[in-house]
Amino acid sequence: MEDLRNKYIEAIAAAADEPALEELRVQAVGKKGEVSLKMRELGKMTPEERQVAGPALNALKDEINSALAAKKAALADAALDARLKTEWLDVTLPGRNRRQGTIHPVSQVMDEVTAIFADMGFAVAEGPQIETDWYNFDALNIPGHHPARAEMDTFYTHRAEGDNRPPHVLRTHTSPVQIRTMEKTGAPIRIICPGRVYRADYDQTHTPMFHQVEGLALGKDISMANLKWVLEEFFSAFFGTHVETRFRASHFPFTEPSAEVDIQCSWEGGTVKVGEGDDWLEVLGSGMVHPKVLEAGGIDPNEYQGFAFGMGIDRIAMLKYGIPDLRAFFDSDLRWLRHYGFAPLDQPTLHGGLSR
Ligand code: 2NM
Repeated sequence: MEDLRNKYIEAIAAAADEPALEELRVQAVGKKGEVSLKMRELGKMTPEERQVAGPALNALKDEINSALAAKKAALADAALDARLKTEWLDVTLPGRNRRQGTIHPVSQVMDEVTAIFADMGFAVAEGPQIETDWYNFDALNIPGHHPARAEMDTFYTHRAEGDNRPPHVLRTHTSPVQIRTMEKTGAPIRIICPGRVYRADYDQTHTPMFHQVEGLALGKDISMANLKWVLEEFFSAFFGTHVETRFRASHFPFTEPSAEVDIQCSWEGGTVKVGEGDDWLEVLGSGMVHPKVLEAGGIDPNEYQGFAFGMGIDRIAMLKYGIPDLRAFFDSDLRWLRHYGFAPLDQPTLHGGLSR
C-alpha cells in the first residue's frame, strides 16, 4: 500500500498536463483502477484484516483524490500565468496619434460670419443650388434682356431636344434664397444666406464655384442707417479691430438706392492689412431692396422695406488669414489644408474668440 501511495503521489506531482492527470486518476481510483481493485479484495479478507485495510484504503483513495485536485488547480494556475504573460498590456501607454482633418478656411469663415450675424439677430437660411430662371433672375428684377444675365456667365442645365421648358441655372448668387424666404415667412425678416454660387469664369481671381454670404433685413422702418451700422459692426468683429467703411453710390438691379462698400486697409510691406492705413478695398455690394423684388417675394413694398447686401466669403477669408492664392482653396491639397485649416473643435463664438 505504501508503494502504491508513493507511486501515485510522485506521478501526480510530475504530471505535465490535465490529460496526463486524468490518465493517472483512471489508473489509480477509476472503476478498474489499482486502488479500486484492492478495495474489491476486502471481501476475501478476515474481519480483522478488513478492519485495518478498509480505512487505510479509504484514506489512500482520499489522499490520491486530494493530490489530483491540488495538482489540477496548480496546472490551471500555471496556465493562467502563462496566458497573462503573453497577453500583458501596459495600460499606462499614451494613445496612438491619429491624423485629424482640419476645417477649411471657407467653412471657418462661414461659421465666423454666422456667429457675428447671429449675435445681431440674423438667422441662417439655405436653399437649392440649382435654381429656376425666375428665382435667380426675374424675381430679382433682372429681366431676360438685361445685360446682368450675360455678365453673370451663368451655367445652364441641358434640356433634351424638343423640350422647350426654360432651363434651370446654377445659382449665380444666393439671392434666390432670400426670395424663397420672403415667400415662405413674409416680413419681418432678418436672415443671412451663406453658400456656394456658380459663374463661368476662371482666372487668377475667379473660380467657377465660389462662396457668398448675403444678408436681408426687412421691417417697417429699416433704413440705410441700419445697414451701415450692421456692416461696420460686422467688419470690426470679423477682423478683430475697428475697421473704417466707405459707402459709394452704385447700381444693382435688385436694390435702390445701391451702395458698394469699401473697407480701410494698408499695403505696407507688400501685403494687405485691414483696419489700418488709408487705402480702400471693395468687399461688398448693398442697398435698399427694390420694390419690385419685394413684390416678387410676395411682400407689400408700401408696408415693408429693408436692406440687403452680398459679399464673397473666399475673398474675406483670404484677407483675414493671409491666403495669397484663391485657386488653392479648391485643390484639396492636404498640405495646404493642414497649413491653413482650423482645429475641428474650435467653434467660432463671440465669447470664446472667432479663431485661434
Ligand atoms: C448684392 C448687392 C446688393 C441682394 C439683394 C437681395 C434680395 F434678394 F433681397 F433682393 N439679396 N442680396 C444684394 C444686394 C446682393 O450682392 C453684391
